[in-house]
Amino acid sequence: MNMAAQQIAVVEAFEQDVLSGLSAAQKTLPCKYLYDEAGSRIFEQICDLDDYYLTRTEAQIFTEQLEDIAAKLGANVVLIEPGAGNCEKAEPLLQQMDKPSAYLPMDISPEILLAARERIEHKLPGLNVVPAVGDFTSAYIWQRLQNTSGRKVVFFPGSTIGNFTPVSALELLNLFGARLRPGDGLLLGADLVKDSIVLERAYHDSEHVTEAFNKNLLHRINRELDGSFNVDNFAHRAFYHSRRQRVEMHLVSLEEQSVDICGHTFRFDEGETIHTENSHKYTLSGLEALLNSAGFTPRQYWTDNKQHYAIFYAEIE
Ligand code: AVI
Repeated sequence: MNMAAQQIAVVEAFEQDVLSGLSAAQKTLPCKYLYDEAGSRIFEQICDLDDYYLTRTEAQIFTEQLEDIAAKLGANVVLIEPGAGNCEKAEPLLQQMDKPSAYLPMDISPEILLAARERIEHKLPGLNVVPAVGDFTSAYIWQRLQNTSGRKVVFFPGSTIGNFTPVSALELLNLFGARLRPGDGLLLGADLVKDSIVLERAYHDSEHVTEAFNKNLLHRINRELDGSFNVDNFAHRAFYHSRRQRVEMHLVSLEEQSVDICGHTFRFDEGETIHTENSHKYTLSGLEALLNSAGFTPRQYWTDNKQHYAIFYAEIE
């Protein structure tokens, strides 16, 4: 498929997902659509917020435990990173690792991957960087690993696992595991269950950046699907659902209203919501159980002193 055909397929999938999501009894939009160019830029701002502890806590654990983590991964490893983006998290790890034999970042953006490859090859001369463009949740991108020899470790930081429901998180880890052999590993970053006030502040920040991130989805529908959302008629809501152990993000209709998208009309009652994201939080034992269910044996984990966040290393037996 050429670039233009690919772009058309992406817009068609977006249209289909939006039309079916907004036709459901609980209106919903898949959270992957939060990340267009504008959304990705806003997400970078979220990562710098005081209220959003996740990014800096994970970075702190990596900085403090880098030697130990790299030692645990072992020598001559092929490091695979699904959803690598600009590969900034892998770089210090690769620098610390003992003779990594290759780095395979996966991302949907070829431009970001190619720029990252140039940067990493410059900083780590001799390291084989092999980018794979595509969606890491599809089996096809993992087929490219079939010819890779040597021990592999999948690097999945950023608490991205939290944006999958427990059932789809298990499916994803099974997908990773299916491409690995006994002795291969997984280095996983995940956010932990904690005080709901801390959690809710992270997703309803005082600077309203997460609000802009959430509402950008409506702007995106207006831009790309000729939508008629009056974005000011919606409010950002984020709350911790303790039984489901997740922060839910919604957009709340502030009045009874109708919205047109691609020739379809959607009615909203006052107070009705569009569910835009789940961010699941785990206990340490919950993460261990998830890893075990997917065929991984946890070998070690590292946390911060408040136990807000955890990085797990696990291996296929
Ligand atoms: C990317 N992901 C781990 C973020 C999270 O915390 O669930 C996305 C996010 N949504 C709102 N703020 C950040």
